[in-house]
Amino acid sequence: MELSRRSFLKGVGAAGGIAALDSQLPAIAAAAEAAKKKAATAAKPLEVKRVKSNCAICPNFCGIDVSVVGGVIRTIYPDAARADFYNHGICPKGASGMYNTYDPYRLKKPLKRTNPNKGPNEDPKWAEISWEEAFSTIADRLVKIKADNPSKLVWQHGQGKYLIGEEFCVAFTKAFGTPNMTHRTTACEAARHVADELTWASAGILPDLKYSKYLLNFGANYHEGEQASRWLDWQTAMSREQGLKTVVVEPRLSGVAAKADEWVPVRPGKDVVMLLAMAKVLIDANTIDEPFLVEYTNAPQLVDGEGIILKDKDGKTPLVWDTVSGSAKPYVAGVKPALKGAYTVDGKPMRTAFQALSDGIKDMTPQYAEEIAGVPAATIVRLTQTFAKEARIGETIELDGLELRYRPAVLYTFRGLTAKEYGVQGWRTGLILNMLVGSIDAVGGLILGGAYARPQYFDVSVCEYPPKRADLAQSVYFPYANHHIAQQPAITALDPKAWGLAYAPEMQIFYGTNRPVSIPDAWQQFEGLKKTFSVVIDVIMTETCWYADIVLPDKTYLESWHWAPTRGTPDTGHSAIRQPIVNPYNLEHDAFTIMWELMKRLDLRDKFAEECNKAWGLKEVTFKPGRDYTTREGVEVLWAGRTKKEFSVALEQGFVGSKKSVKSKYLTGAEDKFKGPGKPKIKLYADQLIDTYYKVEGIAKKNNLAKIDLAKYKIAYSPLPNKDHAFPTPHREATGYPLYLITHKRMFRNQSGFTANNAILNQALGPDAATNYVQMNVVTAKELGISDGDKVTIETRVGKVSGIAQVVQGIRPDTIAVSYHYGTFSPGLAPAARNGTWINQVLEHHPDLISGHNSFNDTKCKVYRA
Ligand SMILES: Nc1nc2c(c(=O)[nH]1)N[C@H]1C(S)=C(S)[C@@H](COP(=O)(O)OP(=O)(O)OC[C@H]3O[C@@H](n4cnc5c(=O)[nH]c(N)nc54)[C@H](O)[C@@H]3O)O[C@H]1N2
Ligand SMILES: Nc1nc2c(c(=O)[nH]1)N[C@H]1C(S)=C(S)[C@@H](COP(=O)(O)OP(=O)(O)OC[C@H]3O[C@@H](n4cnc5c(=O)[nH]c(N)nc54)[C@H](O)[C@@H]3O)O[C@H]1N2
Ligand code: SF4
Ligand SMILES: [Mo]
Repeated sequence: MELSRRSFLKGVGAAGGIAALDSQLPAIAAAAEAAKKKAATAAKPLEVKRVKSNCAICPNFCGIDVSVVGGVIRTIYPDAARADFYNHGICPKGASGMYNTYDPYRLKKPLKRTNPNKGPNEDPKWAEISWEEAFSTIADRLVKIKADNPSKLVWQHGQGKYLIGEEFCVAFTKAFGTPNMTHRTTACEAARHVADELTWASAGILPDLKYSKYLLNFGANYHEGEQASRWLDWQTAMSREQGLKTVVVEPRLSGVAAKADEWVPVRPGKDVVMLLAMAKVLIDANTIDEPFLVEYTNAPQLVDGEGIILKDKDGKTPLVWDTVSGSAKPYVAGVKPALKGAYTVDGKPMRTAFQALSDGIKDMTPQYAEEIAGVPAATIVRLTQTFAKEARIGETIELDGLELRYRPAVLYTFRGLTAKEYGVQGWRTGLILNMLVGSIDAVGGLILGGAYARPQYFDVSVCEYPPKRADLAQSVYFPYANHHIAQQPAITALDPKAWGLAYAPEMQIFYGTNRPVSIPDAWQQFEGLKKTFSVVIDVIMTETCWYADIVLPDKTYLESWHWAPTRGTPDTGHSAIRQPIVNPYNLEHDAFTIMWELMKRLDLRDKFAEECNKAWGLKEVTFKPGRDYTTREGVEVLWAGRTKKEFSVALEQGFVGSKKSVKSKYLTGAEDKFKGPGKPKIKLYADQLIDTYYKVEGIAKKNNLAKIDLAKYKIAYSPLPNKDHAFPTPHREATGYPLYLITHKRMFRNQSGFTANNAILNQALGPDAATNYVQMNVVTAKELGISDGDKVTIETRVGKVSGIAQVVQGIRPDTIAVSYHYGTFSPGLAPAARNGTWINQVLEHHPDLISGHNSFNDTKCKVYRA
């Protein structure tokens, strides 16, 4: 830019005055002359290049095409080649991702805490240290812990899982010998996974939107959040032209609701009752897919008065009522199971699991659901009838010469039904609705990823006691926490004995997670964090860093080699890498080299290589003992092992993709694993929960476990969802707190750290993106005497927090919504990152007792002018 004398005077006048200016002019003129000469001699054209990589800011993992001019990232585009496999565009976070890498607030040197006191207002008094000092300090501690009890090391990661790859974290902890590796999933979507696992023995679902005609979306916000959003959002727009209608059921008008055909504002946490009423409407009208329920699910299995499934003499094989012989039999060839009805077997009354469902919901009328869930009965009936009609029960369609079940109506969720105390039951109810119309693995329905891949989820849980893991996963406390329990290590660390843990966690390594900030009742998390020596590997000074003893700077996704996880669609899959494009701060290490170096210093390098091979499932191309690997070499091994392609393909294209055949898409899941006689069955009735409950009861009584409230476990472990699951603890107990408090994602930010420091997202997009608000309905605001822009206080049973009111029509009058991502406190972040309200400090913490999932949308509150 050319500086005119006038604008120059304007700029300097206030600060230095004319006198100062006079003295600066000759120097500036000389500098300008020198720069001109340099430019003239170095007039080489700038190098312009494009690099294919993969965004890592959120778990959408979009393909990106990065333009680099003169060694500087100028623009990040969506990778056009990736549109056939996943993303047709990128979001504002991805497009401005280089500002996270160029962020002046980045961590650049290892830091050591010199003030032992930890707290939000305690200055850690950081001292910059060399990498050598950082490695030797950490390794010395690790050596001692390993000799004493390796379990005392707790490794935690979040987004880190998706950077270098979780398998390396698994290998690191395995080689070290600690069972304590904890991912963030119970802060994220664990309840959804566990509901899937209990029901069809694997996890991961997507609606077959290419063919769907009707989507009932219970809180998957795939315009602003979600993990498959860049495909779902695009596919919805495309399919709409072929008649897809979408209905979004959630308490506030989210981005995805705003784009839908209909928004149904349900009362927070009450979805289960609405869904049960829908099930009743379907059953009463007999608009159900009977053959599907009989052949694919355990709906016909006989259940006794205690709720236990009747078994054959072997004590294992479930029995059904055979309508051919009029007797109880295993479902084998020739048997025609009854779906409905009550029967007497050996003098004992039995009914089918389907009958148990139908009897259990006889009071769940649309009128009752209207009262509880706040959705008009007529709307519930209309949505259900449309769902049934659009499901086209009984129809088939021919694709690629194959005749397939055609059920183009699907019910879907992400965190809307699941980020709750009864999250597992929430999505189990959704799955049951899909089963009733037979949309599971049908064309246009709900596509399962890897049906029956893990049969162990159909079994009674191990219910380990005493627990081995600090997060208590799969212990008697959280029997089906198959995805670790993010919030628990901090809570356990406060009083390990109270949980029966035989040791106290001594050291934690956090990789790519701002754990305590992201969890309800956040200050309890910070208290727990004070109990251990903590090392944090991050790119900015998050709050977790603020409480750390040693902070290690990592490279960002635009600076590192990663074998990148990817998202596919129901029709496609692909494998990808990330490659370093710039390194503006000349960083020396990344998480991979940090791990490698520590393993070496612990004399565990070869063991680590061996564990890497196991964790990644490498057979032909493997990590070899007796040598070191650079991060690039590590990625080369994985690329070769997984894709069998030359590395030049990775460098040039960034990915390789594949398309699924119609056969593999529709005929290898439910159709292959569950259909017909002699096969395991999709669990409409989750009988393993009953057996697990009795096991929990036995262990709790025998060991006098004070932390187990059996009455609560009894409610949580019901084999069928019921109305109790619409009454999480705060709904029952927090009388005097009239409003429901929910939280959600926003387009402009990801999680709690990284993007909060992005100058473009913070400032260039204006006030709407620069902070978050306390959203409330106009009617509520009027009643409370609150106007738009007023400073308000939100008070819950946990504490108080303030924020700015945003008065809108797009939210239920009984609900307050505050987005996540804002208002954190670390003085090491950009000032703009601290704008807004950090809501997690006032959320109540009531984990789902099946999966360990955190409750994010169950708290009740009061709001008043501050
Ligand atoms: N109220 C409320 N709370 C929520 C949610 C909500 O909707 N509402 N959402 C929940 C969900 S779904 C989740 S998944 C959790 C997320 O919980 P968090 O633990 O906060 O988020 P993560 O994604 O795990 O952590 C991201 C961290 O990785 C760092 N990072 C980014 N890039 C790199 C890198 O290249 N290297 C390293 N070493 N670090 C990097 C970031 O700076 C940041 O500190 O929060 C949950 N909390
Ligand atoms: N921009 C952005 N995108 C992200 C992320 C991010 O931080 N920022 N994080 C990523 C991660 S890790 C995840 S897990 C996904 C999460 O993706 P989503 O699950 O799509 O996002 P959330 O906002 O957590 O929750 C979805 C919706 O649930 C609604 N909701 C709240 N309570 C209820 C209720 O009781 N019933 C119903 N039906 N709905 C309710 C909220 O209004 C919200 O719109 O997003 C991913 N994508
Ligand atoms: S959706 Fe997520 S992965 Fe895709 S560009 Fe945006 S931040 Fe990156
Ligand atoms: Mo998440």
